[in-house]
Amino acid sequence: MSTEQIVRTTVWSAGPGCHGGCGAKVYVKDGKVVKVEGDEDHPWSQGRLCPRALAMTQYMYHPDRIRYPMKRVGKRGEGKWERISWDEAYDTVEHRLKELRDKYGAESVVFIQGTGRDIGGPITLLMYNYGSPNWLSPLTGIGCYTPRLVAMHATMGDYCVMDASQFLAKRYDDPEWTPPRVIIVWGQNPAAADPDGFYGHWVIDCMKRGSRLIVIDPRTNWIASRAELHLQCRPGTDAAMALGMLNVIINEGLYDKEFVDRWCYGFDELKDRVQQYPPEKASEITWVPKEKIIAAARLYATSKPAAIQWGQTIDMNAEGAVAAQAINHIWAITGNIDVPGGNVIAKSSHGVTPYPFSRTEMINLYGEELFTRLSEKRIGADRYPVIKNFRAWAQPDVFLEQMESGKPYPIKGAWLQTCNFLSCMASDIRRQYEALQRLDFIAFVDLFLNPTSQALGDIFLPAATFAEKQSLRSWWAPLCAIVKATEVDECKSDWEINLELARRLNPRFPYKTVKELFDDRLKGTGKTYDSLVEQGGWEMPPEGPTRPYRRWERGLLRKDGKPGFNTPTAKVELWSTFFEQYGYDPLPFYEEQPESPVSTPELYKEYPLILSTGARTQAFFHSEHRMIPWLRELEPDPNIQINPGTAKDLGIMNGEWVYVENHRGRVKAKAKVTPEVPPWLIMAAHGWWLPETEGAKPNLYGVFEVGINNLMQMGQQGRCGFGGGSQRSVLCRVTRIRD
Ligand SMILES: Nc1nc2c(c(=O)[nH]1)N[C@H]1C(S)=C(S)[C@@H](COP(=O)(O)OP(=O)(O)OC[C@H]3O[C@@H](n4cnc5c(=O)[nH]c(N)nc54)[C@H](O)[C@@H]3O)O[C@H]1N2
Ligand SMILES: Nc1nc2c(c(=O)[nH]1)N[C@H]1C(S)=C(S)[C@@H](COP(=O)(O)OP(=O)(O)OC[C@H]3O[C@@H](n4cnc5c(=O)[nH]c(N)nc54)[C@H](O)[C@@H]3O)O[C@H]1N2
Ligand SMILES: [Mo]
Repeated sequence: MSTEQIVRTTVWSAGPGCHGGCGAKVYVKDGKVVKVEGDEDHPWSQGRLCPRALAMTQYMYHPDRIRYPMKRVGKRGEGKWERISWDEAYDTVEHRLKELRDKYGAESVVFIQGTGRDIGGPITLLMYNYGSPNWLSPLTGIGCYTPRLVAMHATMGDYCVMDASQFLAKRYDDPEWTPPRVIIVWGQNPAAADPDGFYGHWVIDCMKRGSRLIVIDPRTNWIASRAELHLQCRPGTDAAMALGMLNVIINEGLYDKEFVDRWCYGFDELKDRVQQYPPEKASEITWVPKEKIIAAARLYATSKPAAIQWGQTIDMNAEGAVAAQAINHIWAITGNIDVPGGNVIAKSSHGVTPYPFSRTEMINLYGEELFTRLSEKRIGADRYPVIKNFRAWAQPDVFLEQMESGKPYPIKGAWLQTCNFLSCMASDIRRQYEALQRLDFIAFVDLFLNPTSQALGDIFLPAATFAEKQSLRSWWAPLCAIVKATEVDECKSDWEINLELARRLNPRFPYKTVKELFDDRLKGTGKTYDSLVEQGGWEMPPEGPTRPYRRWERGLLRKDGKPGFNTPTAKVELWSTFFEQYGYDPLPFYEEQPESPVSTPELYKEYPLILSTGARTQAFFHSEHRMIPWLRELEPDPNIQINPGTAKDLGIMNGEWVYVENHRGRVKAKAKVTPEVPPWLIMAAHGWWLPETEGAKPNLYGVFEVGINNLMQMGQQGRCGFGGGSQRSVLCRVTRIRD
C-alpha cells in the first residue's frame, strides 16, 4: 500500500534558487515528491509560495537533471560526459586540487559561488580547509549586496533591514511591533525578488496595515503603480537622489535632533556636504522633478516610524557603497534605526552562523590566524585594502586581469558551486570564457548542465535540492532547519560534498558528519539539529542581541557591552572613520555612471537609449528554470521592455524579435511593448540561455546569441573595489530584425 507523508521544511535552494526562507510542506508518496505547498504555520511566508517552489516536481525529476557524478571525456566544450562513481569523483577532485596546491600554492585555486543560496557556509568551509583565500562571486564590483553591507558596516558596524515584524514570533500581531507609516521601496521589486533574507510580500502586508508607499524606480512596475509617490529616476543616480533628500531633510530641520545629537557622529560635516546637492541639482541629475524629491523627503521624514527597503540596483551605482551610505544616512538622521517599523539591525538568528556575513564571523568560524594570513594573498587585496578586511571576498574584476596576466600569481584551478558564470554573473563573457579556458582544472557542483559547465567543466558533481537535504538557516530570522524529505538517485547536498572533501584536504578537519557540524554551530542555543526539527523546525530569536529593538541603548550591539553602536566612535558614523582610515572620502557623494548620456555624450548619439537589465520575474531565478515547462510558459523568450512611443518610432511591434546592441556586442530579444518603462529606457531580461539548443561549443546553448551580459563590461568597480559596474545602466540601440 502506498503512503503519503508531509514533510514540513524551509525552502532555501536548490529548486526555486532563491535567497529563501519560506516554509513549505513537501508531499512524499512512495519516496517521491508529488507536490509542494506553502506552510501556513510558518511565520516567514505564512503559507505563500512562488511559482518556482510550486514547480518543484518538474525541477526535481526533470529529464535533464544530472543525477550522477560525471567526468568530461573528449575536449573541453565538446559536450561529452561519462558517468563515474562518487569514489572516483572525490578521488579525482582530491588528487587534482592537491596537485595544484603542491605546485602553485592553494591560492591558485578559486572557489566560486553565485548569489546567496545555501552555499556560503559549505564553500568557505572547503576553501579554508584547502587553504585558499579566494572566495569569489564573479559579478563586477561584487555588485550584489556586499556594497550595501560595506556601507552599513562603515556607518553602523552592523546591517539594517526594513522591519516587517520578521523577528517576532507573533509577527504582525505582536504588540511590540508597529507598521512603518511610510515605506520607501528603492530600486527594488519586492513582489518578484524577495532578496537577502527579506520576504517581498511583507511590504504588501504592511501596506494592508496602513503603510504609505514611495517608490524610487525608473519603471512603473507593479509596486510602483501602487505608490503614492513614484520617483522615476534615471538609472545610476540614486546617490544624487539620496543627497538631495538629505538636503531637504536637514535644511528644513526635519531630522531627529535628539537622536542626531546623542548618537550620530559627523552631522555638521554631512550638513556641509549636502549643501552641494540642492533639490534642483538632484533633479537635474536624476531627471525627477524637484517637487517630487522634496515631497518624498518631507513625507518620509515627517512620518515616524518609516522604513527603506532597497535593492541590488543601489550596488550597481558607479560608487555602489557610497550610494548605499547616502541612503543609510536618511534612516540614520531621522532616528529610524532599530525601532519598531523602522530599519532594524539584522543579525543571524540566535547568533548561529552557518553563512558568514562579516569578517568577525569568518574569524569565529576559521580562526584569526588563518584568516589574517590568507587575507594577505586574496585576489585584489593589495589594490583594495577594504577587500582584505571585509567579509573575505576576492575582487572579481582583478580576478579576470589576474587570470590573463598570471600576476602576482597564476590562477590554475576553479571550483564552481551554484554559479552560472558565463550566462549570468559575469560581464564581458567572451573575454571571461577565453581566460577561464586556460585553467588546468575546473570542477562544477550543480543540478543541470549550463553554458558554463558545458564550456569549461572537467568534472560535474550532482547537487541535491532543498527537499533532499539537511541544513540550517539563520539568515536573519527565524533559526530554521531544512529537513530532508527524499533522495534523488546519487545527488548529494553541498554540505555533504564539501565536508567530505574538506576532510580529505585537511587531515585535521574535525567533523565526520554534517549533523555533527550543525550541532557544533548550534552550541550555545541549547539545541541540536534534531531537537530543532522536533520542535517544529524553526524558532524566532530569543531576547538578546539578535532580537530588536533599541539595542544601542541597552548595550547589546558592542563587544564591550556598553551602550552605543558597533563603531569606533560608538555612534552612527555619518562621517565614516572606516572609510577615512583607508584614505577614502568619509562622506557620501555622487559620481556619474561611467557610461551615460552625461558622461559619454558621443556614445549617446550612437546609442540613444539607456539599457538597464535584470528586473526580476517570479518565473525564473537568474539563469535557472529555462527548462522547466510551467515556468518557461510564463516567460517563453528572452525579452526587452520598450515604451510604446519608442517602439513606434523604431517601427517595432509587440512580440517582434529585435537586436539590442552597443559598442561591445549584439544580442537577440523579443520586444515587450509596455508603458512600464519610460521612453528613454530599455529593460532587458538577464541570465538567458536556451537549454533546448546545442550545448557543445560553439553554440553553448545560445549564450552568446541571447545573453545580455555580452553587452556589459568588467573593470568599472568603485574606489574601494566594491560596487559599480554596468549591469543596470549602459547605453544601447534597438533595431528590428528583418528576416
Ligand atoms: N545583466 C545582469 N546580469 C546579472 C544581474 C542583473 O541584474 N543583470 N544580476 C546579478 C546578480 S545580483 C547576481 S547575484 C548574479 C547571480 O548569478 P548566479 O548566482 O550565478 O545565478 P545563476 O546563473 O542562476 O546560477 C546558479 C547556478 O547554480 C545552480 N544552483 C542553484 N541552486 C544550487 C544549489 O543549491 N547547489 C548547487 N550546487 N547549485 C545550485 C543553478 O542550477 C545554476 O546553474 O547574476 C548577476 N547577473
Ligand atoms: N524571482 C527572482 N527573485 C530574485 C532573483 C531572480 O533572479 N529571480 N534574484 C535575486 C538576487 S541575487 C537579487 S540581488 C535580488 C535583486 O532584487 P532587486 O534589487 O529587487 O532587483 P530587481 O527585481 O531587478 O528590481 C530592481 C528594480 O530596480 C529598478 N532599477 C533599475 N535601475 C535602477 C536604478 O538605477 N535606480 C533605481 N532606483 N531603480 C532602478 C528596476 O526597474 C527594478 O524594478 O533578487 C533576488 N530575487
Ligand atoms: Mo544578487
